[in-house]
Amino acid sequence: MPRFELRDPQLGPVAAKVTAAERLTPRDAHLLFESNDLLGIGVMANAANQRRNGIRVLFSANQHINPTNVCILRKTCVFCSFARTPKEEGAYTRSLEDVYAEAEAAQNGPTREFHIVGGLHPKLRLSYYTDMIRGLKERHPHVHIKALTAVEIAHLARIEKSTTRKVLEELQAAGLTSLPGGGAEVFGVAVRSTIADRKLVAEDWLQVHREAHELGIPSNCTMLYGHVESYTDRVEHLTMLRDLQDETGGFLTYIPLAYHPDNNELGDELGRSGTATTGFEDLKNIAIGRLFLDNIPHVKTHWPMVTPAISQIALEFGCDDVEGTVVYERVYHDAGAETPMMLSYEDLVRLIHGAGKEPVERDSLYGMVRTFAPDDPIFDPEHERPNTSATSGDLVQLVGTGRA
Ligand code: V47
Repeated sequence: MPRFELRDPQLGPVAAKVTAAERLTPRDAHLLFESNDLLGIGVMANAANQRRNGIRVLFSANQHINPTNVCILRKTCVFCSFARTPKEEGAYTRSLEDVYAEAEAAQNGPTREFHIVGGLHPKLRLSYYTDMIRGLKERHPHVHIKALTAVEIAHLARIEKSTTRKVLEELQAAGLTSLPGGGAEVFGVAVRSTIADRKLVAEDWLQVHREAHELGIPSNCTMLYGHVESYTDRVEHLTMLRDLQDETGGFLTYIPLAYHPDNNELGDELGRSGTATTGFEDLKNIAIGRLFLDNIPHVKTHWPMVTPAISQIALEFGCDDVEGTVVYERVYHDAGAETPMMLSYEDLVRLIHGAGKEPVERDSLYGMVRTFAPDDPIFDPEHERPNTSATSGDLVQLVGTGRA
């Protein structure tokens, strides 16, 4: 492990711990957030990532599906531009046939994961989702289903007068593979009551993930940054994620999510529009996530939020996992994101390769699907389509879901 050149002498003790692969304290994370030595933080995070993941960078061929934007938290989640009340202009709820029709985009493409999230609809029952998952698995047997945030799971448990564990069991029986990391926002009580009042509280969000992990359903975790939260709030949030991971080992990847202020009440109140977070903040959040969450195997950059360009640079700042092809992105585009709606499979491979890293296509469970030789035609701009003939039989497990 190299000695790090730091511009900020305050970070010396943190660097010593990174060199010795020692766990950082919340105080260390606070120092990192306070520091402007972005390159120093980045070089440490890059070293921590390379020690764990080498120069491999993972991506998935996925498709996002948002079955409904109707949400009972429309008025209280003031940071969200996606949600609608049932009668509001733009409100929609798709029939299962419509969902299957949208998923047909996966038919001749490389898609291996459906990422399904939406609003907390007041009337949709659990059977809508279990039928959807069964129907999608019937039509696309090789595609994994990553669906429903902890907040949606808890909502369905309320509607069904059931428990979150039973809801998870039924979803798992229908074919659910993993849970996405949304709905975490920032756990601190004061921030949550400001930006997401009445949303599932921290302990309950964590409990749903704990139960999922106990049932063998791995999950992701997130933090929404760049609004009203303080560094103390961020550190507290990351500490809660790290503590749960110590207990269960079920988180696969951590995704810092950059707040977008357009078309939502919070953005209006803060007097912001356009991209609220800066590239500096985006890279720092990736790097600190990698350094502090020493027990979560991967850190993912969500290019629809931070742009593909920042995502590529993030690969030098501790990140080893890139959001996939996406196909249809609504949550951030409703909030003013000007990034593309999708990236092609080839674009993702080139983005990673262009950063001097080794692209690896993964599935939802971080099983390896495909690697790319240097003379792979995919690197040839003349070559139109990738070879996507690998099947789940070819999968090689990259990492388990257990503690790294
Ligand atoms: O929880 C909503 C965020 C999340 C805005 O698990 C906003 O692989 C910015 O969690 N500005 C949902 N963010 C998306 C999510 C996610 C995304 C990609 C991959 C994975 C994964 C999970 O989107 C919400 C909230 O934190 N969000 N509105 C907004 N205006």
